Amino acid sequence: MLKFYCNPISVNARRVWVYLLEKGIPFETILVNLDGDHLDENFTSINPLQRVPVIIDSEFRVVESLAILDYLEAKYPTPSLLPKDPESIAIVRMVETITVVELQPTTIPLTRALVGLEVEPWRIEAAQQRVTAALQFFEELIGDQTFFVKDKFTLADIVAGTLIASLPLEGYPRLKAWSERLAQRDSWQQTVAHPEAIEAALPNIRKILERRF
Ligand SMILES: N[C@@H](CCC(=O)N[C@@H](CS)C(=O)NCC(=O)O)C(=O)O
Repeated sequence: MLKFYCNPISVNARRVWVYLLEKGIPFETILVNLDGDHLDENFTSINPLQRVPVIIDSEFRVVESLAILDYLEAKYPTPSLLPKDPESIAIVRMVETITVVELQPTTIPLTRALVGLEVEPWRIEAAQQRVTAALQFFEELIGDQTFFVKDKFTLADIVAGTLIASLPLEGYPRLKAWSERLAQRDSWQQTVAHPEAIEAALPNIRKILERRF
């Protein structure tokens, strides 16, 4: 059975977790504690980059959440979560890329401040401006549609939706409604990080963020 190395408070792992549930792919969960276990020899041999998620499917190992989603989508094409027409592909890839390359790293200074780490005010201001630009773009892209690609639930909703769930969405009514729609899905409800789990993980989150800027 497919092995899924994850941690329940990891946004990057959650996008794979949601995907596996949405597709009904059987998997075995292997919990990786982010308290230093992920830096040990055993997990480093599985992922030299020392991060979750990782999957191992019949000896084939994939790291990086987006690569994992592409691998699984190619292997389990139905029901399809990646449309085939050029415009829809562009939208899915645009949303995925903006989420992981622009929005996600930009939220790091904001999360650092939230967990009580020191951050220079200019970094917070710059981060807020970039988060605003990305969210505004998404707000316009989704418009009056149910999902990013019209009424079709795709990888774009999974990738952006699992990150945006933790951001304040006042001022973005369409994104807020979309995020609330996603939160109703079984896959979202089964994978939501409970406040107690987040609270308990705060020391580990701080340690991880201390290594980032
Ligand atoms: N680009 C990677 C990012 C993975 C990642 O940063 N995972 C975090 C958890 S959300 C992690 O394992 N961090 C451990 C660390 O930085 O020490 C992906 O998309 O899979």
